[in-house]
Amino acid sequence: STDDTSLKKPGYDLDKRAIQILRENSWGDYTLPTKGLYPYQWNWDSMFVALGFSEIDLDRAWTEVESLFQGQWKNGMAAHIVFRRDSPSYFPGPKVWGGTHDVPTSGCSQPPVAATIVRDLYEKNPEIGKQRLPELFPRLMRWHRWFHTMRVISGGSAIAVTHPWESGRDNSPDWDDALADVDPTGVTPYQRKDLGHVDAAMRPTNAEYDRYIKLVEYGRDCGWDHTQITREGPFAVADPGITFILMRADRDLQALAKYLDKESAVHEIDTWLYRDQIAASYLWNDEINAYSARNLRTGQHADGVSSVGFLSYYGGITKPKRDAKLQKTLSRILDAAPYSVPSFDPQHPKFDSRRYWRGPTWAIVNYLIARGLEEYGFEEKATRIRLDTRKVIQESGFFEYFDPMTGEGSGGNHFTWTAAIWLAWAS
Ligand code: 9WN
Repeated sequence: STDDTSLKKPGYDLDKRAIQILRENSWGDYTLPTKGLYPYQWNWDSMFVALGFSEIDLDRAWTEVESLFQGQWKNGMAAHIVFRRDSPSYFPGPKVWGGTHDVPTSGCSQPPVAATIVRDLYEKNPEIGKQRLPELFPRLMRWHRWFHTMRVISGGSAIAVTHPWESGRDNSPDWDDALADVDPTGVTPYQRKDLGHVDAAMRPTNAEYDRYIKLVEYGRDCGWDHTQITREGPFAVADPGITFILMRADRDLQALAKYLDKESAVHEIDTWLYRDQIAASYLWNDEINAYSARNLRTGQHADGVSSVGFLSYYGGITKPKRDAKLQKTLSRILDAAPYSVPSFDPQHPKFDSRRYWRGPTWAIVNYLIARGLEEYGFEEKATRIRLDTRKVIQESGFFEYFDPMTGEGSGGNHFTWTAAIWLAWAS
């Protein structure tokens, strides 16, 4: 392992170190985000890890994706955590989620980057892809169908996030308003484990954790009936992150369906793509000139700009009038943070440069934003984001996330998805 001083030694090879981190955190057919803090398989982490592995070992990359789907539910959901073995270093573990599946998992999902990554793997080597895709494809279809049925409120198109953990952006200010309506009274007493690994100033607060656990208890008590949770549960928010990531993944899944000549799947996905457009428009917020989260119980918009709001290009949506405004907002935010892209607007009173999803820069999100910008011809901004990501990793190492003002690494160290993004894109 390394520390910040060895990074500065001449000849220190970041590529080598990134590969080492992937290998060290790999437990057979799946990979931990980082030892200690996150001792299980996380959904979207694994997909970025697969992208990293595809640079050095394509077979291992496919295995990473396949192993995630071993925990897929009968209703189609690919869970946000797959618990292969019990570990005392993380809370809440499998018992708290109360699952009854063969492979224990959590009860909610995470941003569906999988189909996009699978398309990347396939196109990297179609010969291998032809062997691996047929088994995975129906699983991806069932998961996307789950989002488009069990995470929409009847008659609507917006995709609901029913737990902040489902968004992958736990304590983003995007959830503040909806989370305030979750009553934490009566939550079963528990002990946080994250604070034994990292500084409390970098993590969600206890008040947030009480509500996270209360939401888990609600889901468990209704037998993880996802339709009920979406329609009537204590928390349902439309998230620009999930919305744009799903939209992109639907398109990539459709491309995969074409590779396999699955005509009925192509048609089914057409209806999803149509609704994705409506879901995206629902999030446009003229008051802040950006896409922003929306509380599905009240219709209320989040009043700040989160970095995932710039994933509209990645999602494949451009509207000239909106885009002119969105580009101005992005320029303003890039100018405000030397190590971009901050997860939340540095000029907003809720910005906190060290606290998790309330300000820090995340390499994975940078990769997604830049990928979309590049596809739509915004080369300069895409390059800026890539160079910022490179610089922050060169200066601070493979941390979970970074202070956008100072570049200081925060959260867990030797972090797999940061190493993976280095290999696949930032280096
Ligand atoms: C809860 C593993 C995960 C990431 C999430 C990130 C964080 C977990 C936590 O870590 O969430 O799922 O306990 O904080 O927010 O995006 O997948 O790296």
